[in-house]
Amino acid sequence: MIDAQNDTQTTGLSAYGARPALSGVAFARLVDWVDEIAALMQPDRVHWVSGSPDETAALLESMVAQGTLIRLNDEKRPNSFLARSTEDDVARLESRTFICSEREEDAGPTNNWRDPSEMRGTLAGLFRGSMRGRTLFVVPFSMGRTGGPLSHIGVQLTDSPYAVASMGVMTRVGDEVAQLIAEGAPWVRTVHSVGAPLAEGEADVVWPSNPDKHIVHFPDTLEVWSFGSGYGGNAILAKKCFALRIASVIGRDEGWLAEHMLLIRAVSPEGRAFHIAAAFPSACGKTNLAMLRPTLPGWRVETIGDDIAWIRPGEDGRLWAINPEAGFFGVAPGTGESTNAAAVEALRENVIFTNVALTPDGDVWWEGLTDETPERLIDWRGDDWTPDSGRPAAHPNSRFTVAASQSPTISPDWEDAVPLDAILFGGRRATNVPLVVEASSWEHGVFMGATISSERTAAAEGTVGELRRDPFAMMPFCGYNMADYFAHWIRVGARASRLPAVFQVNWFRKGDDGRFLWPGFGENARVIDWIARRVAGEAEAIETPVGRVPAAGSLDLDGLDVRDADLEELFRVDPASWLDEARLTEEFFDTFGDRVPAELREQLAALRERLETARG
Ligand code: GTP
Ligand code: SPV
Ligand code: MN
Repeated sequence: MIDAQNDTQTTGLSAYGARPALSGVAFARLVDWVDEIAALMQPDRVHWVSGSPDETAALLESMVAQGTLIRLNDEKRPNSFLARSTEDDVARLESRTFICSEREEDAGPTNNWRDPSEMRGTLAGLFRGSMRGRTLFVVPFSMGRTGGPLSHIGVQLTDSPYAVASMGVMTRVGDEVAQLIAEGAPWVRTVHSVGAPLAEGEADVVWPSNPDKHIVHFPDTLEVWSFGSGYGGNAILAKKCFALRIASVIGRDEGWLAEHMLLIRAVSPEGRAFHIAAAFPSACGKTNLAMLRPTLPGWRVETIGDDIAWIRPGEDGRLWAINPEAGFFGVAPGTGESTNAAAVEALRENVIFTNVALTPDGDVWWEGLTDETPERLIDWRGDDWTPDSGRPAAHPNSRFTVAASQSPTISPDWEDAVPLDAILFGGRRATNVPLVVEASSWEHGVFMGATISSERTAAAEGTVGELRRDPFAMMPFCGYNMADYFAHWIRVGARASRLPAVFQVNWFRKGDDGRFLWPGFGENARVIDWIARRVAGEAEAIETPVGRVPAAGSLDLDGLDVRDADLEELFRVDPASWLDEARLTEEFFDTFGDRVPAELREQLAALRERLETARG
C-alpha cells in the first residue's frame, strides 16, 4: 500500500533527474560542459531529463503547484494545461535575435549581427548567476527520429520547466539521446535562461522572464544562447534556433536545406500520392494546409509536418524531406471546426495551451474556435472578459503544443523521408499575387521563393498587416547571408536530376471591399488538385508574365460558389503594379550587393521584359 505522503515523494519532481549512468570520453565532455554552465549560472539543482512519462507527469504537476500551469477540466480536456505569459513575452522577438558570425557579411543585411567576442562578454554578464534559486534542466534532444539517418541531436540547458515540457512534445528527448552522445554522435549546444534568479526565500512568479532579451546564435561554433524570454521559438531552442538558424548553416556546408515548410502527402481519388512541401511565413497557413480536409471528393491529405522540413538530394536524384519535429506549436486563433477540424480533434487531450482564454467550466476558448462567442471568459491575461470587452479574449499569437501523433490526419509513416513532387511558396498578399502560379524552371522557382513578400502577422513583434519581404518564409530564420542562401538553393537544384515543380500560391487576395476572394481552407484542395495534375502532366496551363496559371476550365471549381468576377480578379496580373514590384525586388537584391546569384538577376531581367511586352 502506498500512503499519500509516500505517493507525493515518489511522484514529486525531485524523485527524478539523476544523471544517466553513462561513461566514456564523449559523455564526459557533456558532463564537463554542464558543470561549466552550472558554475556560471549557479542553479540550486541540476536535473537530467530522462523523458519518462512519470517524470513528465511530475514536471507538469510541479508547474501546476507553482502556478505556471492551470490544469484544465479533466473531463472536457484530459491531461491538458493553460499557461499565461507576460505582456512583453508573447511572440518571437526578431529585433532581439542575433547572428554572431565572425564576419558581418556572413550574417548579411537581413540579420542582426554582433561581434561574437563582444556578444560573449555581454552574455557572460547576463548569464552569471541567472539560475540562482532555480533548477538547471539538461535536455538531450533529437530532431528527426532518434538515431535516424537524417536526424541531428543537441542538448538544451534551461531553467524553464515550461521549455522542458514543450521540448518533450516538440522533439524526442531523454536517455536514448544521451546514449547516442555517449556513443560519440556529434551534438549541438544550446543554453537558455529566463533570466530571473531568485534570492534566498524569494517567491517565484507565474511567468519568470527578463525585460532584457537576447536570442543569440554562433553559426561558426554551432551554438545557441537565449536569455530573458520563456516563449515559443525564443525558448524551445530545438525549433527555430537549432532546426532552422543553426541547421541552415550545417545544410549550407553539407549540401542540404533546412526550411520553414509544412510537409504533406496528398492522395488523389485514383490513389496516387504526391508529396508537397510549402513555405509560408509565420501564421500564414502552414498548420492549416498540413491538416487539410479536402472538399474535393476522393482527395485525402496526410500530415507529415507543419512548420519545418529538412530537405536533401537522394541517390536517386530526387529531393527527400523529413519533418524533424515531433509536435505542433500551432496558432490557436482561427483554428475551428469549419477551418481546421483535424487540429480541433488533435487538441482533445494532452495539450499545453499558451495565452488562450479560459471558460467558466475550466476549458479553453479562442477567437474562431466556435461560431458562437461565450458570454463570459477569463481572457489570456487572467482578467474577466465578455463579448463587449472590446479586446480579443485569446492573444492573437496564442498557441497549442501537441504531439504530432495526435493529429487524426497524421501519416502512418510521418517520421520517414518522402520524395518531393512539388514545392510551394506563399504569403499573405491582398493584391497582385494570383491564387496559383507555376514556375517555368528551378531558377524561376528559386526567384519566386527569393521574392516573396507577405503582410506581417502577430507571430513576431511589428505592425500587423504591413507588407514586408520574407524570402522563402525564412527571413527571420536564416542563419547566414540570405544571398548565399539563394545561391545554395540554386546549387542544390543543380545537383538533383529529378526536381520538384515549384509554385507560388496566395489564399489571401482581397477584393476592393476588403473581403477574401478565395474561400480558402478545405477549398485549397482545388489548388492542390491542379498542382498534382500539373506534376502528373495532366492539367493545362497558360503563360502569364509571372508564370503559368490554370488554363480555362483546368482548375476544378465544381460545386464552388465563387463569382466569375472574383475568379478573374484572383488571377489578374497587372503589368504596371508588377513592374513596381520588380523595382522593389531590385532594391531588395541591391541590399546584398554583388552576392545575389547571377541566375536571380537574370530572372528579374527576364520578368521585366515579359511585363514590358505585356504592358505594350
Ligand atoms: P507558424 O506556426 O507561425 O509558422 O504559422 P502557420 O503558417 O502554421 O500558421 P497557421 O496555419 O496556424 O495559420 C494561421 C492563420 O492563418 C489562422 O488564423 C488561420 O485561420 C489563417 N488561415 C490559414 N489558412 C487560411 C486560408 O486558406 N484562408 C484564410 N483566409 N486564412 C487562412
Ligand atoms: C513561427 O513564428 O513561425 C512559429 C512560432 O512557428 S515560434 O516557434 O515561436 O517561432
Ligand atoms: Mn513557424
